[in-house]
Amino acid sequence: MSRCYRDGVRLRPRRNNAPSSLWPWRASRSVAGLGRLAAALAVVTGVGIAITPMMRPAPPERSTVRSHAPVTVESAPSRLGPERTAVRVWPRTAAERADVFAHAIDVWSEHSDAEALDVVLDPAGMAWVLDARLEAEVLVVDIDALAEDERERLAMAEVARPPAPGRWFSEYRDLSAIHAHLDQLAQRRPDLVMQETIGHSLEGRPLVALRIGGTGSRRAGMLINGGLHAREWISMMVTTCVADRLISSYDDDARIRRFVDEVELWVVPVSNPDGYVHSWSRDRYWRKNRRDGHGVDLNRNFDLAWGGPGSSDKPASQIYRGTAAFSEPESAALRDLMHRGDFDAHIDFHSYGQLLLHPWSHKRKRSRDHKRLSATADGMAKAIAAQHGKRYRKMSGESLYPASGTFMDWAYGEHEVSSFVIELRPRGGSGFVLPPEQIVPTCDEGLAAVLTLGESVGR
Ligand code: 0X9
Ligand code: ZN
Repeated sequence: MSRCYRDGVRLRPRRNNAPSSLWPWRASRSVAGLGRLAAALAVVTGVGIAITPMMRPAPPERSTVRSHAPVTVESAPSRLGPERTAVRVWPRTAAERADVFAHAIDVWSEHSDAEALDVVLDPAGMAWVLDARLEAEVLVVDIDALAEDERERLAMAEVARPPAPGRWFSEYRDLSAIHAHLDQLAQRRPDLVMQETIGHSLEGRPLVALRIGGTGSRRAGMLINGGLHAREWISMMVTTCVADRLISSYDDDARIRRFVDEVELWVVPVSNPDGYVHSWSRDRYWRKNRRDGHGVDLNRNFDLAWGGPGSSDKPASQIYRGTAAFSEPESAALRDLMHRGDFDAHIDFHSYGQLLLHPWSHKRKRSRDHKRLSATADGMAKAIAAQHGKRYRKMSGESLYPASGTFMDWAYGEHEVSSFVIELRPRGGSGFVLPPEQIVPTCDEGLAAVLTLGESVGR
């Protein structure tokens, strides 16, 4: 559905109320795109116009669109338009920010106060954004069409069949493929890797971990995990890929050999397997685990400031914290793993935003180790940028937005582990549906961060 509309169109309300135009927004990409933009907005707001991709051409440039409700350019049933649109909006005040939340049907990502908010809006919400003259950028015109395109691609034979060696990271893999790959890695190098089931999910799926190295002169213990949030597929791929790289390059790469010898690294690529399966089979944008159908946000279920700001007691909320800290078997398994080991460092991989977050998440106050953690994050950002030139911004979790009961805060607060959240690619773009060509470069960035952190901690 979305192919004829354009993602990434930036809208800014005119500040000077120029009287010469009826159109109050400017698209920063191109003036020529205005007609298409008007059409896209008319479609998403459900007012009057819809375009069936491939069948109808883009509307004429002379389309007249007014500041409030866009007027009909050509008549067509509005039900052809997208139902859910991802938009980055820049609220100007706290009240506007609250209004954006009130109109959003999902929040994809929050940014620090002065900055943007990525939300999913239905046509009525889009109409409201237009009406309120908020600065906004359409990230994904039709998130369901995007997910459908991805689903079709994944259903193709090349993906469904076991991939050729060396092509495993050319595409996203489902839970059973990831488990099979972890199994293979453990079998290939039993001298370096041990596989362990650290617990089971609510629906009984194993939580699979690899313990890599640290058998030489163990200097440090480290844990990396992905997939606490089901829809953040790149985090499962990157953690699996980091494990793969460490094992595959052990014999040929002196830096990796040293790392593997000295750092005992635990890798849990899929921390929320039920949610991941649900995201593949039912709802691409599912975030939580599957508790009672509504789910619990596992990254609000840890016992550090559990129940505090940036978490919700409403089961339907995307940040529902559960009935008690560690009420969920998935977070409890990660807790038990952390209790068992002697960990110095931790990265909880998420997406998206290209961010490096350090404690605290739940409060504004600087952590006792602020200077050191911030400097370590700088080191990781530099190592990441050296890969493909991508900038990851460093900040404390709270300065992004408050979140209580997070894995990062708990690992740091309870175990004094140098703990970070890395929000992987993209910075905005298509959000959770990252093109598969970006898996390998994003893995390069994840590996660079893991090596840098592991080398900076311990004895
Ligand atoms: O909200 C979260 O759990 C994490 N972001 S995500 O978009 N992947 O859901 C970030 C948690 C880090 N802490 C704060 N932002 N305070
Ligand atoms: Zn996340």
